[in-house]
Amino acid sequence: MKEKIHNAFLNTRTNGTKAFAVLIDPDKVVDDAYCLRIINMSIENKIDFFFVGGSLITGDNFSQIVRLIKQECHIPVVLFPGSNMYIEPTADAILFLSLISGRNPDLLIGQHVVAAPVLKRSNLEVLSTGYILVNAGNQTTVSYMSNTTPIPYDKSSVAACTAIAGEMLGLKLIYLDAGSGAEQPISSRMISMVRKSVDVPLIVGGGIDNRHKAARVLEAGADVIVVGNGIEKNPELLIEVAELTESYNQKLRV
Ligand code: 1GP
Repeated sequence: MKEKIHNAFLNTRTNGTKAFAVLIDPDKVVDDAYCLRIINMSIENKIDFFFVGGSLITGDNFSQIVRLIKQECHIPVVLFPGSNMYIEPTADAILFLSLISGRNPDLLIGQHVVAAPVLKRSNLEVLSTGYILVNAGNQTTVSYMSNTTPIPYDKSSVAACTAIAGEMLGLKLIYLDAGSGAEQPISSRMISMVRKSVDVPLIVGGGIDNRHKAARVLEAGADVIVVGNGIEKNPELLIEVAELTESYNQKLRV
């Protein structure tokens, strides 16, 4: 069983370090030049992971983007699929998402059954992930597309109990997501309560569009921070979040 990428996630939790994942949504990639710019910035700033995916992909460049990243660098590429249609075998790993905040059986187990034999034949490392959507103000594409009700913004204990159940079910990662382009990131209180409730690595994303919000999310307890939309609007944010993450990790080294 391949464990390399899982171990990279686990190290954050074990060592108390922070990791930074840049999300590339294929629909937002205007051309290869833009993608190469983000890849080069990611190499220079030593980001930890690329997440590639989106809850609704209308273009046909998904595989091409994964291959371009793999061709240019050694940063792990983790698929973040909106559905079982988005499996690209040249990536390193896939977040095998179970939408545990929702009650849509197709996203709890249905799509997984369809994807399982394909994944079994691939070399992708499969990372079972408890995916928890939180309502952070606006309805995001993911909450609409998933046909589920996200956890209310102020119901931290519901999020914590959901995460505990996910961990008890054997899921290896918990991903707390406000959804791409959310009005605000998930509250510090919710992040901190979920982090204290489980031992598996905690990924947090959605609505982190400036350095200040990134700092708040990391401070609250995210082990892995995901930024997509904010970088699409302002690519320099990639440098700022990478510096922030590195400054946390440096403090641990002294
Ligand atoms: C969305 O967590 C990711 O699923 C990232 O969100 O695009 O808002 O950064 P943003």
